[in-house]
Formats: sequence, structure tokens, C-alpha cells
Amino acid sequence: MADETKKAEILAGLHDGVVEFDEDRTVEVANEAVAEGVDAYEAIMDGLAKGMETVGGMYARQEYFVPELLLCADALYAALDILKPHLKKENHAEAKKVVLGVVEGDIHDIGKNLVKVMFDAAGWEVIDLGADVKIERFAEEQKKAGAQVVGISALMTTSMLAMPKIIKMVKDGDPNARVLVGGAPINPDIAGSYGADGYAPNAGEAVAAAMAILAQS
Ligand code: B1M
Repeated sequence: MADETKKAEILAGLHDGVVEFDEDRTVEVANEAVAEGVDAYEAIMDGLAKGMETVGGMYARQEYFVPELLLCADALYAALDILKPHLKKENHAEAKKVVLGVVEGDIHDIGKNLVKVMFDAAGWEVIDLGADVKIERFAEEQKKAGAQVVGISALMTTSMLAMPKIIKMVKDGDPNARVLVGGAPINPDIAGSYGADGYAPNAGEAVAAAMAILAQS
């Protein structure tokens, strides 16, 4: 088990590797994290995802542009592939299903992919529809799979407007289905006004939010 100094060094290495779009570095540090016994969840959320948050600020200040963002995402994904198999797995007697996707017109899928990783690790079956998903598909795929939860992600103030339509379609198709929403422009008030059953501010809290929704049903 890494001591606190070593752990902080590793988390900083993952963060900086993403920010500096240095894929070799994120891969090297991810392997070090595994070797040192750093918790994979912390490495992903407090290292890689934090790095992407910093990148978001740099983009807003026009220090980075679209090509840099894509390279940062590559560096994040390369390390994620190494860390994912080391997330603590939970075993549930009865596996639950979640249909997950990013709304139509929105190709931002990094957050959604982190949410997917967390559901996978919690033992859920994830039906991943990807990004830029046509609004009807969420309800169609929920019915096909008999999924208890539909998770919808949106990263833009423009694309999030698709959410209430999707939620209505899901509820019309199956009144027992529950909907969880998330993404940077969403907050609990917006989620409630859209008719969602739940909201999670980050990937780490998404599974707990889904479980809470089901417990209320
Ligand atoms: Co663009 N982008 N982007 N972008 N991009 C934003 C979202 C933006 C806020 C940047 C800005 O202007 N400051 C802005 C949107 C403005 C608005 O709201 N109207 C924007 C724009 C305008 C655009 C383009 C239009 C730019 C252009 O082409 N001129 C274009 C859009 C294309 C389209 O979608 N149609 C575009 C393109 C891109 C890239 C392709 C270059 C790249 C995406 C790569 C990819 O995803 N494969 C990109 C990126 C990387 C960003 C920023 C910088 C970072 C997003 C990210 O990955 N964050 C973003 C700025 C920002 O957010 N500060 C920006 C890291 C990620 C871990 O966090 O996605 O928030 P996030 O997910 C979190 C939580 O939100 C939550 O958990 C996740 C992990 O903890 N969460 C959920 C997310 N979904 C959830 C679902 C849940 C629960 C929790 O339950 C179901």
C-alpha cells in the first residue's frame, strides 16, 4: 500500500499527464498506481477526472483548443484501461440493468464513460448507447432490455434540452422505469423540473443515486 506522499505523487502524475496530454506518462503512472496498491477508484476520480476538469478550465480560458482536448482525452483513456480492471467489484445476487447514453447532438462522452465504469464495477449490466443518441432510442432500449434505470448525460446547455423529451418517452413506455440524469450543466433543480427521478453530480455518486431511486420505488 502506497504511503500518503507516494499516493499524492501518483494522483498528481495522473492529473498532470492528462493536462499535458502525455499518454506515456499517464500509462506509466497508472501502472505505478496498480503496483503501489493505490485505490483504482481514487486514481480515476482524483487523478484522471480531476485532470480533465483542469483541462476544461484551460479550454474556457482559451489556453487549449479542440485538438488539445482530444489528446488529453486519449491520455485519460489509456490510463483508464489500465485502472478499470482493478476497481473493487461488488457482486449482487440479482444483477440490475442500466441503459446509459449521451443525448442527441452531444458528443461529449468522457463523463458518461466514467459513469459506465462505476456501474460496471458495482456489478450492473450496462447497455451503453454511446454518445449523440437519438431521443427515441433510450425508451426503445430500456424496453428491450427491461432495464430498471435509464441514465442520461448531457454536457451542453443546448443539448440538455433533449432530456425532458427522453424522460417522458421512457416513462410513457414503462412507468416503472427510473431515470437518472447528470452532466456539467445539470443540477438537482433542473433534474427535478425535467421529471428525472434522480441526479448525480459525478460518476462516483451515480451508482448510489441509482440505488437510492430504486429503494424509493
Ligand atoms: Co466541448 N464543450 N465542445 N469538447 N468540452 C464543453 C462542454 C463546454 C462547456 C466548453 C466551454 O465552452 N467552456 C462547451 C459547452 C457550452 C454549453 O454548454 N453550451 C463545449 C462546446 C461548445 C463544444 C463544441 C461545440 C466546440 C466546437 O466544436 N466549437 C463541440 C461540441 C460538439 C458536440 O457535442 N456536438 C465540443 C467538442 C469537444 C471535444 C470533442 C473536443 C471534447 C469531447 C471529447 C469527448 O468527450 N470524447 C470536448 C471537451 C473535452 C470539453 C470540456 C473541456 C471537458 C468535458 C469533459 O470531458 N469533462 C468541456 C468543458 C467543461 O466541462 N468544463 C466542454 C471531464 C468529465 C470527467 O466531466 O463530462 O462533466 P463531465 O462528467 C462528470 C459529471 O458531469 C458527471 O460525472 C462525470 C465524471 O465525474 N456526469 C454524470 C456526466 N454524465 C453523467 C451522467 C450521470 C451522472 C453523472 O447519470 C446518468
